[in-house]
Amino acid sequence: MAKLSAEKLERIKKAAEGRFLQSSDPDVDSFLQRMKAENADVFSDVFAGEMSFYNAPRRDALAEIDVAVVGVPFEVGAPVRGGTRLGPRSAREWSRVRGPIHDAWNIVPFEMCSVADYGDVTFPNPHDIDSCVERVAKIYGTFRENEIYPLSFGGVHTMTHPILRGLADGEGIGMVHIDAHCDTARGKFQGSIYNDCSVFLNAAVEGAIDPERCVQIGIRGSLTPFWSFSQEVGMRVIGMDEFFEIGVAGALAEIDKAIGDGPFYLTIDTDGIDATFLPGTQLPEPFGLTTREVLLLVRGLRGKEMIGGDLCELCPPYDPHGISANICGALGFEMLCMIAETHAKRFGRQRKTSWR
Ligand SMILES: [Mn+2]
Repeated sequence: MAKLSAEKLERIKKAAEGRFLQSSDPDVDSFLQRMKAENADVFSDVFAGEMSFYNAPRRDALAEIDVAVVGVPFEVGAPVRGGTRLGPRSAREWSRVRGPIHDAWNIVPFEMCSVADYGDVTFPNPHDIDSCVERVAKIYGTFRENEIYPLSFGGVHTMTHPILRGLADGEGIGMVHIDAHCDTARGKFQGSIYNDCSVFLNAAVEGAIDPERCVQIGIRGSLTPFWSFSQEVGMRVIGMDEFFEIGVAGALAEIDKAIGDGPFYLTIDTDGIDATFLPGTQLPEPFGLTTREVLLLVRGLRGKEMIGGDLCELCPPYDPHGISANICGALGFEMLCMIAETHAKRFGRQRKTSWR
């Protein structure tokens, strides 16, 4: 074997010089240096300090926020396994090792607008479901009034209905919905119309979403016969059998047909993902989407007007390894990038995220 020439070794040593993390992209690199200057070096010690979603600064002053990352420990109305109220805390922890730079797109949401960890919605009367629903709707209504786009971590899916009510502008938002279940059951369940089987029927009846601009993907399992409302009002339901035939590209084409370039909300129920990949969910369903398929579906939405999104039904007690929360953190970062891009496009790049 030939000896390394001194010249070659010198070249290798030269390439190894520099900071721990540096980017050949000048914009990304200036961000990395700004983070360090603002003492927000996310790579330094993930176990120390206050936890926040994606290491974003904690803020609750609405005027300072463009994109709010919010924990919604909403558990009332969960019919099967308990523990979803622990979801936001777990997702927050795992989100800290996600971002701040998108690996495929080389973009930084924190450079596009002011991203903040808004904290958690609190529920002073957690056994009074009507008051919980009201509370969520009120907070997200103030987000809409302040032109804030939210990314939320639940919590049972029941929470998405008041989120949509709060964000609705009277025109009916479009929706991409990844789930094993359509969540459009009629009537009351276990004593209330507010439950995680009726989420999108409730939102549609109130005019918060436009059913003809809604696509539901990943639907399967023994509850499937209960979702006829979806088809009757014009939602595009893509069950797992159809998805297996048409694939990611086919599903994205259907989404394009339904939502076009108009505003839409992305809601991901963790049970949309196959229980093999994501066991920590309230009602696990086998034979579902792979994590890679969900990633490609989500990434395929880039360029469309995503005005908010959520990840629901994360149930950490059933996943002591944190695999499920890790997936939520990763998918949430994809959503954060797209929500920040939409905000910057709609309102202009007025400010960056500041850790000062
Ligand atoms: Mn659901």
